[in-house]
Amino acid sequence: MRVVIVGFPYSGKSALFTAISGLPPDHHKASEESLASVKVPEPRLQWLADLYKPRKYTEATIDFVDLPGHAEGDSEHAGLEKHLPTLRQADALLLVVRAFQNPAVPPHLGRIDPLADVKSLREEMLLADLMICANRIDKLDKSLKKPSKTHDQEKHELAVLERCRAALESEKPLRDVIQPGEEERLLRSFGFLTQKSILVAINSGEDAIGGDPPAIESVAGVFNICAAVESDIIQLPAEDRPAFMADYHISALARDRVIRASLNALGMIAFYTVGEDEVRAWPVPRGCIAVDAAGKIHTDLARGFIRAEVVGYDEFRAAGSMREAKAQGKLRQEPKGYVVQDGDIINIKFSV
Ligand SMILES: Nc1nc2c(ncn2[C@@H]2O[C@H](COP(=O)(O)OP(=O)(O)OP(=O)(O)O)[C@@H](O)[C@H]2O)c(=O)[nH]1
Ligand SMILES: [Mg+2]
Repeated sequence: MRVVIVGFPYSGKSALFTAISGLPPDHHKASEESLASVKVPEPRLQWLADLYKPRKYTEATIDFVDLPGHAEGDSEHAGLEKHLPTLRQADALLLVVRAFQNPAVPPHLGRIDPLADVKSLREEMLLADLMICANRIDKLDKSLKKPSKTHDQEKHELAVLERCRAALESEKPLRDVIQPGEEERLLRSFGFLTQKSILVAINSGEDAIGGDPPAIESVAGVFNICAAVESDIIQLPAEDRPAFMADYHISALARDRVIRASLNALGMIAFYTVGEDEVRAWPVPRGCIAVDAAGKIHTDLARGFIRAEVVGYDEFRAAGSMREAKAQGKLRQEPKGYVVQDGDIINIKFSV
């Protein structure tokens, strides 16, 4: 799972990256892209680890990416087209918009208007997608003039892309026009920006923390944050944070809010595998079936799948141990097509 942070120069992208990653603020060179694998806080997994005392404990992680900082003179806009290779690989985009005063900001970027900035960023995303679309349509047009084995396939792709281009030209994000299933899969390889889930962080000044964020259409989550304060708090030992958070009226860390919203936006749930060797969380999309869950662990487990032994977290916890869960008949035998539930503890029976 990968979330890329996007925004105008000076909006506080790197400050938010620091607040999410907990890395020291001087960790990364502003001129380079930075990546942090951030652990998903998992109280359930912690409880399982206390029970099994495993040799290895593996939480789910989300990768967050901070793009290189802007260079002198290229601060007209967010410059998304420069970063397309990185952006196309994102599962979700976290837009950061500035709501604090900063005398260093050049006059032409000086407005403080978070909602207008979100709108501009989305326009840039539409334009980037139009460019991707047009390039591919050009290529297909040319290739369709020659006979080929993939003619029908290319014709179908062209028709879908023509529809995408029309949607983008009328300023509709592709997320709203793409049909789930075959079409969505076909288009995913292009990495269209307007097909991805969007989160918005409104980066406010220290004196304006808290309060409800405005509603924004067609985004998966909006928060008010103060990246500067949050990036300081995350550097503190965990036990010292609550006092500072209380001072600033921060009820939950930006990191935790962003992680939760990201998982939610991407429709991710987790199942667990347990044992003395390892207790581990496995993130999967909601609706994932048992055989695909097995394949996450190892392709052999999917190939040789016999059945899944499953117990829900709450039932397991109430029983207190695997032996007791079995004795109470809570350990179910499920087939390949079983839809995995959030918190399931799963053991795959297989033979290869
Ligand atoms: N007052 C205040 N200042 C902030 C906040 N967040 C960031 N800043 C300051 O704003 C300036 C720009 O922040 P960055 O995090 O570097 O912004 P950026 O979006 O990464 O900028 P580029 O990568 O160069 O495009 C820095 O001087 C930060 O200290 C905030 O929440 N409040
Ligand atoms: Mg930066």
